[in-house]
Amino acid sequence: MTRIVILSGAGLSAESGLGTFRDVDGLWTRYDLNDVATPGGFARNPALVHDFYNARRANMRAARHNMAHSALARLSRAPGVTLVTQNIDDLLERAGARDVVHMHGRLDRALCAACGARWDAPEAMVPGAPCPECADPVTRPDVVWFGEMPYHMDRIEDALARCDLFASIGTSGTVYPAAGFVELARMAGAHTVELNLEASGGAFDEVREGPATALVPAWVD
Ligand code: BJW
Repeated sequence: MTRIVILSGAGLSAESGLGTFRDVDGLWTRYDLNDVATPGGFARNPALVHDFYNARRANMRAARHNMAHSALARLSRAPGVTLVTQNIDDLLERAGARDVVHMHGRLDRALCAACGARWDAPEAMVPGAPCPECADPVTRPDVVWFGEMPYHMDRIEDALARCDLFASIGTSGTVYPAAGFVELARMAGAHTVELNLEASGGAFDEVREGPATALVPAWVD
């Protein structure tokens, strides 16, 4: 059995119409990440942060999964495959993927900053809405902002330490700890491959350039 770890990023969902962050038309050209993707930004202006994620949640719900999501969903059913995504959308699940590891959280979930309770996010979150468990008013999208610890790191690092093949798909490799996964996979002796519209410059054994909807199905099948 070949043990495979796949890491996906915003480029996987780009052809479904969901914006990336750092491309020329990316989200960070229109928003300051310090305002919308940090705990401090949320403390200063929760309404702005909720508006940012409410709009992205609406876009996600209107979007359809693409051929790359479907190919990864097929692969996720094979033994020995760990499918990690930095994306907070649910397009891999809607394509039928199993057991997706959402290291940066999920747009369709809400989190209580006080007690840690999680629940399905409503269509539009508003500042001050009480937690259903403890009634605390600091409820937020269940996503990982800069300065916060990404989710499921033990499981991911364990899979990387034992993998034979690591594939990075549609991510710029600029955000840690995900940006360091290729090095962990190399230390485990894995073959490393990048599938991206444009090579990120990371230390991969093999790089294939092109749109995810063309590259990923060809690579999987
Ligand atoms: C296509 C395509 C098509 C386009 N087909 N491809 C070490 C050094 C320096 C700093 C740090 C460090 N370690 C930690 C830090 C701090 C910080 C960090 O990394 N800062 C950097 C900016 C330097 N990291 C953190 O704070 C993280 N926490 C942390 O490290 O905790 C401590 C810790 C220590 C040790 C172990 C573990 C933890 C938390 C980071 C949280 C990031 N959060 C965000 C927002 C999430 C919610 C949301 O979505 O709003 O996550 S920021 C944003 O960037 C989002 C993404 O998941 C993430 C990555 O972006 P991604 O997916 O790569 O998108 P882009 O836009 O950058 O790239 C798109 C790619 O697609 C491009 O390459 C295109 O070519 C390609 N593409 N169209 C194929 N059609």
